[in-house]
Amino acid sequence: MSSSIHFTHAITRRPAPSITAGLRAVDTGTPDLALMQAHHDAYVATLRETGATVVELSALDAYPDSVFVEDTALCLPEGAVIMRPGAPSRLGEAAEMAPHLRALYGQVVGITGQESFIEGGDILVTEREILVGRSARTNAAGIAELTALVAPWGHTVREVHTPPGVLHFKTDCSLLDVDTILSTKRLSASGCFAGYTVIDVADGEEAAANTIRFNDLVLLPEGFPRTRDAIAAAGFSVREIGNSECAKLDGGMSCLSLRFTPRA
Ligand code: CIR
Repeated sequence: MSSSIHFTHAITRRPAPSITAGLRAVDTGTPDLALMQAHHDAYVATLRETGATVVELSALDAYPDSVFVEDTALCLPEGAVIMRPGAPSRLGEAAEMAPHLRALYGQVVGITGQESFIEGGDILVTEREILVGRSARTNAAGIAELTALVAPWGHTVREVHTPPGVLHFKTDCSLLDVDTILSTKRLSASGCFAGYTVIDVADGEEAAANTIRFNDLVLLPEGFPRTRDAIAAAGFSVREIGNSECAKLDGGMSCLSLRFTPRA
C-alpha cells in the first residue's frame, strides 16, 4: 500500500454558522451554511465509501475557517506535526486539533517557534518527498522547523514556491497517484514537478487543481468537466463533490480533511 494515496483514517470538522465570517481573498458572496453542510455530508460519505474511518468533529463557532482542518496538521505514517497557521484568526485551530491526533497517534509533535508559520495547505506529501510551498501563510522558519521534525522519521522536505496571488501551494496541485500530479499550468511551468508525470488542469478550470486521491477515488470539485474528463481518461475513478460554498472561502477538496494511516 502507498502511504501517500491509501489511508485508513480521515478527520473532518462540521462547518460552523460563523463560516460567513471566513477568510477570503475576494468577496464573491456569503456562503450558505445549509448548502455547505450538504456538500460536506457528501464529502464525508464518499471518504467512508472507500472503507476509511472518518472522525467527524463538531463545529467550532469560535473559528470561522475551522472546517478547513487540513491547515492544522501534517499527518505522516510515523506521527503527526501540529502546524502554526499564518493567518492570526486560525492560529488557535491547531491546538483544537492536537488532542484528536494524540488519541490516534503514538507521536505528535508541533511547530512551536514564535516566528514560524506553516499551514497544511502548503504541503504536498508524495511517496518520495514532502514538497512545501512558501506562501503568505508559510515562511522559511516554519519550513525549517518542519524539516527538522520529520527528518528522524526518514522524510525529506523540498521547498518550492506558490504562484503569486495563490493562497496555498496545494490550491494549485494534487497527487493523483505515486508518480502523477494534477497541476495548474502556472505552477507546473515553474518546473517543480520534474520527475513526476503531470496532468495540467484545463485552461479556465484552475479551481479544479485542488482534488484529493483517497484510496480508490479522486474527489474533484463539481463544475470542471474538461479536467474531470482528462483525469478519467488517465484511468482514475473520479467522484465530483459540490464545492460552491467552500470555494467562496478559497477552499477545495484537500482543505476539508486530514488523511492518514497511523502506525501503531
Ligand atoms: C483560509 O483563507 O484560510 C480559508 N478561508 C481557506 C483555507 C483553505 N485551506 C486549504 O486550502 N488547505
